[in-house]
Amino acid sequence: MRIDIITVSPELIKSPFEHSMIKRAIDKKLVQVHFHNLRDYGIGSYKKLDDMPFGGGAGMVLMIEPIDKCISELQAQRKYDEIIYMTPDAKTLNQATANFLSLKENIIILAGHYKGVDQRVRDKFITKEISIGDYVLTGGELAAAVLCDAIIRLIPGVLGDEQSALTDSFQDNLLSPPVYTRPAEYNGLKVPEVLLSGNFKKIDDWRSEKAFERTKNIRPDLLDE
Ligand code: 6GU
Repeated sequence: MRIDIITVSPELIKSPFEHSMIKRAIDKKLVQVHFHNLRDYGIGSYKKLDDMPFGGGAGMVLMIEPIDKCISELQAQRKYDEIIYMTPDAKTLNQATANFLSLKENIIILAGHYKGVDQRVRDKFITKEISIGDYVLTGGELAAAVLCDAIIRLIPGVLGDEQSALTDSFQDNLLSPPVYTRPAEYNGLKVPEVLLSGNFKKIDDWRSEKAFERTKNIRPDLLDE
């Protein structure tokens, strides 16, 4: 898989790709991630990227031309399955979307900034718009990093234990059950007996029950889906 990220702030987004599982996935060539500084496509000697909104209003709007130049350059080199725009005014990211995107070959992610991008960018280039939750960030970079992390960990071979992505919270629309490790008792705090029983049928049943209980208490909306 190849991910091209277009941003006005590459330095802000690079660090999450330089550590832990995501770095290992890149080192193992399971995914390629390329950053493109929108400033390189800016207009004139000032490399202008944004301008005031037509009709007035606060904030600056990213212009279509630099984005067109950047996306067109990428599209001339390969075909893209999705061109994604990170923006709070979109459907919220969920596990189903992460699963769907993890199966793609080439994707572009445009991290929004300022007051947003000229609507014509969204109309002409964007195939999917994604928000990461109902709150506003200063820019789309952190949201793009979140999306990439959610996608990359699903690529086969990225997680050491292939099972672990399958038993994630949300993979079956349930939150994860509680987990415990040694010691079996700490200052009087005990691990549930069943987990020490060695009876795997009972353990499975207990985990399903706890997952359901947790979901019902914390995220009942997931059970309606
Ligand atoms: Cl994708 N961008 C921004 N700027 N804020 C957000 C977001 C995205 N998702 C939630 N809040």
